[in-house]
Amino acid sequence: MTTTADYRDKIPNNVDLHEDRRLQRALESWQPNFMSWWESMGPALPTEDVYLRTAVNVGREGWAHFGHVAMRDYRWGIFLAERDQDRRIAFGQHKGDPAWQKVPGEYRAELLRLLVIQGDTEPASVEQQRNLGATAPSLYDMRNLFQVNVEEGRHLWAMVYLLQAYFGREGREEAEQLLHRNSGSEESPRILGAFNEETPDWLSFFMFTYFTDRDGKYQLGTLKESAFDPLSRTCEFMLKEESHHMFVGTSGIDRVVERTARLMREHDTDDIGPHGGIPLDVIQKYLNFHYSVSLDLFGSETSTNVANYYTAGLKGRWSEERRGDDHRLTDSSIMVDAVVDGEIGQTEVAALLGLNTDLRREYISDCQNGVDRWNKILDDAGAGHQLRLPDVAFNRKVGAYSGVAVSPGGERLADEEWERRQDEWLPTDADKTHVRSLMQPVHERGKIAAWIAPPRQGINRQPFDFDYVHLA
Ligand code: BYC
Repeated sequence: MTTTADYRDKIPNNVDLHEDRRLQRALESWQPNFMSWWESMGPALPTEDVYLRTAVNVGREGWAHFGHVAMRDYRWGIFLAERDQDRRIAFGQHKGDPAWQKVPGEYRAELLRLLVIQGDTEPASVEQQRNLGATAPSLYDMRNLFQVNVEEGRHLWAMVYLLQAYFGREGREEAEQLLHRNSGSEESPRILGAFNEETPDWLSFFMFTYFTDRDGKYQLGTLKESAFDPLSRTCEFMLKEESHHMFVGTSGIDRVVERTARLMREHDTDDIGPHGGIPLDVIQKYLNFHYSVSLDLFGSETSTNVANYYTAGLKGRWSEERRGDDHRLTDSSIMVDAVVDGEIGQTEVAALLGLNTDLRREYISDCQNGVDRWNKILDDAGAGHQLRLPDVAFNRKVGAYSGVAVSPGGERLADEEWERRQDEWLPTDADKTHVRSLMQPVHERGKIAAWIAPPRQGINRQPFDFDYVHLA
């Protein structure tokens, strides 16, 4: 395998695609469908070109090239991290065996399902973010949005490659379906709940890239452990791209919070809406929403699906190899969230059944890091208020707490109290209208909207006032 991308091929790749004519033809016949999906469902704002990074090799150093490119000419391609010839399966009943280079017949259906769920999220997020370019607070932010979009498009390519290379006709049909389902569609919606929600404004976008892309990080981290080596190597490279997406979320919320704190100080009030800012309580409500919806993406607290995936070696744990146990988990147990005697509590289950909970906990502690940094910004500005993650049981639609009314503080509520008070905790129409009213586009070089602070530095050491995007 080569590590450098082959850009002579119609489809850039480091998997020697030209050696497999059948696969090459299958992917080349999917390519125009992808392009027409991108044209109709991808970024709506017409642009001439955008300062984008493109993957040129998968090695540790210098994998990315930066330059202005017309988005439709972006080199979407297929890149897998380098192969470790001696890689062995790290967990489950096949622990210690050589990693698989082909799909074992007995796990075909499960692997296909995992790839389809993963693949479905990638184009979904592009669809959700389709209209955001028109209201970008700066060209810098607009460029970051488009970078995220083209890379999610590439992640779709990554999954489609695996489907077409390893799953025959079924894989090709699923690849078509990935372009057929659409976010929010009545007839054929995206598979997971959060990917059918709207991303109508930039606060939602930053929350999405902080909380929902972070689910992606954790799910990809477990698939990176997979015994199916091509999936593992695919996810390893996707994770490199993913870190920029989370940077966009973290630093985006940093900058909103910074601006909010400043307006609160300047005007000596929490009510900064009339001064063109996003009030802290509205930021908290958006956080509550995006966090709780993202918690749902980890599935139920106890799941036989996840137990089977683990035992089979298809999906591991976060940092599997750093865990100090037997990596089989047949004799251990875990406490998982549950409703116990009508109250929010925990119950003990077999460790294998509780693996969604294990992953969700890793995710939650990572999410807390962002909240800590935003609180430091608030403290440094003397804002006198803090943000916090709501309780894990708050506003859940999947798992043990779905349909159970719980306050952000973790208090069990009567349904009637939830109905009466949910506007205190989740964005109301008035909150959304206010946020949307602030989303006036700033498309002039070096300028920024008044509801967000400028970034500390530009992209790839370029200044903030660089011509990141040329509009058409
Ligand atoms: N919405 O046994 P359970 C990303 C279904 S994000 C609707 O608890 P399991 C990205 C479930 O499918 C990462 N349905 O579930 C981020 C199951 O259906 P069946 C995406 C849901 O299987 C930003 C049933 O309920 N990747 O990459 O243990 C931008 C019972 O559930 C939901 C993955 O998720 C939901 N939220 O766990 C771009 C990795 N949750 O079998 C990209 C692959 C569950 O009864 N997926 N259901 O028909 C998986 O590992 C697992 O399927 C899940 C669910 C973790 C999603």
